[in-house]
Amino acid sequence: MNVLFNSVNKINSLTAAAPDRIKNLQTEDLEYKISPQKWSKKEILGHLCDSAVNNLSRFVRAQFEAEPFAVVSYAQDEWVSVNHYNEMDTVELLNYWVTLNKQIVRIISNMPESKLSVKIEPANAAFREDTADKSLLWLIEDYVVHMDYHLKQIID
Ligand code: NI
Repeated sequence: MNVLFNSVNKINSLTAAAPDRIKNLQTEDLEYKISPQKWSKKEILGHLCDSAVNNLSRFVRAQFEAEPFAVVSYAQDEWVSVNHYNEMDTVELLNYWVTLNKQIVRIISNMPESKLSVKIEPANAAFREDTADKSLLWLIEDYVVHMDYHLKQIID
């Protein structure tokens, strides 16, 4: 059995179930910011889109670039701010998130198993220490853990 079976299943089930639940939330609830620095629920969903965009790029490039693959971090608050997610139509934002994840599922489902052991290393000193001595498989599984964590902040 493919070692990514659980990750693919999790992405598929989360992207299938979450949109209807999020659409049921009031706009005021979705766009409410407890402070200018804190993300609203729509901005958390936007952050998940940014995570998908950045990780999709990693999952593609790690398959043919030099090993160890250098994982470059991204400025999360700046990405959310520059994308203006709180002004985006909720359905459009949800469709964007689902489409990005469908493509991620396509990429990782077709990934040769030999690529999962590609070593990765943090490219920035500020990047999380736990990325050291990890593989592409870990990066993919961590992507799903991160998605699950933030979705629970939106729909608990
Ligand atoms: Ni996050």
